[in-house]
Amino acid sequence: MQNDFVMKNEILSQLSQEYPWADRFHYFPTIGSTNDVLKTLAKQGAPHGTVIAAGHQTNGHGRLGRSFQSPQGLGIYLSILLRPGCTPMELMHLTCVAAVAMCDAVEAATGFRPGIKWTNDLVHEKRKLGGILTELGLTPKGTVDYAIIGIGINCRQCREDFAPELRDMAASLSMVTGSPVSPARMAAAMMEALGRMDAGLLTEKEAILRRYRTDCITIGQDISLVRGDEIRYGHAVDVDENGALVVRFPDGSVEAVNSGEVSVRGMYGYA
Ligand code: BT5
Repeated sequence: MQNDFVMKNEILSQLSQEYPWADRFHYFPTIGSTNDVLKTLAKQGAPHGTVIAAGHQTNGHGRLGRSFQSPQGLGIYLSILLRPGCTPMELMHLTCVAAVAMCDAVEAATGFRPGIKWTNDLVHEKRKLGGILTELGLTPKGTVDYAIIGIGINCRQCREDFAPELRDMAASLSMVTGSPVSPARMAAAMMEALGRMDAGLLTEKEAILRRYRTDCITIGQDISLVRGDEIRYGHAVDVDENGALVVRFPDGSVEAVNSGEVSVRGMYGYA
């Protein structure tokens, strides 16, 4: 197993000259959660572009308190802190933008481009390769103090490395491409893509959402939408200018869905 110093240098050595924040990069072999630690640093004033990457998380988590399995050395777990100085409304599309950036990163590192299951899953043929968790902190005036984008990507697990309940719904990049995928190479590609993403975050929203629609496998699928105890069935027709999923329901009504859990028919055990 590579130590902290070797892994950090391996990642840094693969960054281009254009990467803007090499001096704000921290690597931990083991951490609770890269998002949680970065949130603490954000509250202490850490600068825009600070990145924390880890080779293992003991408390990696997704949305709604769900856990994200983050085994030692098999994936990469990385969070970036942004301070875009805007309103939360202007960042409604943040998870979508990050997802496109992560498709770019996977493609740069492996030659293979994953799909996106709305809003935050990287997928290939019904299996989840990674997930994204975005979190915002607000100033007393209600503007964005910090935005944290956390990404976990399965790099080199084989089927048996996943917990039994995930074996039929998760995959790693090595499983999908048939070649070894290095977490260090993946981390560097993620950082480069996040740097480029930040440059157009507020100015290239329309172009990025067009790219999101191309990568998003949910559009055109029958879906179920779970909100609390309520389950509704519909057809996903589009992703709107804020990154919301546009769903047509059987009564003909159309709604832009921001929250709730969307399952795509045929994926992750939804028959
Ligand atoms: C996500 O949540 O998929 C967002 C995951 C974000 C993880 C990153 S790692 C770096 C940073 N630090 C953190 O603590 N978090 C971020 P969600 O959409 O809620 O999906 C969670 C569900 O994905 C779980 O309930 C499982 O069903 C499934 N899952 C858990 N671990 C997985 C894995 N390694 N690969 C594929 N699926 C997984």
